[in-house]
Amino acid sequence: MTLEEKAGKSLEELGTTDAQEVARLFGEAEQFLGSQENEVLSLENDQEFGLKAKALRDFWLSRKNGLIAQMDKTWLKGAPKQLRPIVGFHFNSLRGRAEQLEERLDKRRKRILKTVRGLEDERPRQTPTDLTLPGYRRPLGSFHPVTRVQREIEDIFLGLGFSIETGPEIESVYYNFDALNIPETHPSRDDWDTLYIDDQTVLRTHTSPAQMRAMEKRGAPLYIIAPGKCYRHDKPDSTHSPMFHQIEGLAIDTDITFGDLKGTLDFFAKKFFGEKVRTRFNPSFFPFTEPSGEVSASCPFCDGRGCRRCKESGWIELLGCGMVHPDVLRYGGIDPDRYSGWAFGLGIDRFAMVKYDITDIQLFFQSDVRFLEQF
Ligand code: FA5
Repeated sequence: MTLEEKAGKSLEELGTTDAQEVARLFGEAEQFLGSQENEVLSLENDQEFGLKAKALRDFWLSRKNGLIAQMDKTWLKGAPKQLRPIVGFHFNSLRGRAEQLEERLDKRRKRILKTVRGLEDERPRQTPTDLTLPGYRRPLGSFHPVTRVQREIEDIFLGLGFSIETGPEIESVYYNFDALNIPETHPSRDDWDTLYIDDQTVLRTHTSPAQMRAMEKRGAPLYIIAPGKCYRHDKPDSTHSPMFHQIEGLAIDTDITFGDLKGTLDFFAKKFFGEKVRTRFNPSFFPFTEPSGEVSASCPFCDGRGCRRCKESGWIELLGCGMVHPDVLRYGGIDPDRYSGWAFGLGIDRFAMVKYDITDIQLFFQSDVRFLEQF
């Protein structure tokens, strides 16, 4: 007979007629309570413990059907008078143990709750937004030094009435070379200089193809500058980059002379580097200009006396230029007997290096914020 069944019967029905039998019966009940308690307390899973603890508590302490309530009715209240004191004594002790069981189960339950709350506490709390706080300031970038210099040069020529043209960076061999009078035998056509996409397509090696495109599109008279990226098969070093920036300049009109070219470029150099700067023209060669020249400016830092920045020469090389070759005008659909023109091409990155005293061109393209935020 289970203890539950026994609790439904009176002591008389159970044959418990003396103090010894009473002690044995309650001893059996206490032992059963103890083993159930241990079983439940040893459960590791908190959820299972919670369920089993509640069932155990109800099994013993439920007011209506709990074992204690039943024993109270059948064993204690139904006990013969002479056994009642001893039954009462054992009954109180058993009830005490059952109630302590509830306390012990409760202790563990509270511990679990604490842990759960602790975990809840660790969750980020949602604090109400304080609308009076200032907004987030996202740091604004600034213009890249090469872009700054490009804009500065553009502004000077815009002020002289030139307009800005652009052209594709992926360019045809025709515009990059043929139409510019660069024969197939010219060294710049070799793989060493040029990045070919296929036989007929290159990454433009200079901005000069924009001259031809503008001539075809607009005809003469023409006053344009064309800034943009160029690409060459050049090994990166402190003054060379496989990708760099140029600005092309082109003026075509009736009666344009080398004097116009000299005057314009001298004006430009003074605007960019300062009024004290002098310009020097040395003969050079470009297949698309005749005559061709290299322009240098007196070093703006030492006034031509010689310093670290001009490598003690007193001069800084600026650009290549010349009078547009009559064949090039013809390629562009412009009559060389009626019109003449001059052109120049300069490296924006090299201008930026001089302006900001930067000795390594690579710094422009490394995206190092510590470098860039100085501008
Ligand atoms: C030319 O590219 C000619 N198209 C310029 C020109 C235009 C002459 C119109 C006459 C009339 P050059 O190869 O010298 O020229 O290049 C011009 C400038 O580009 C150089 O002075 C230099 O400042 C810059 N440059 C050339 N290669 C590189 C490179 N790898 N890295 C950085 N800058 C470069």
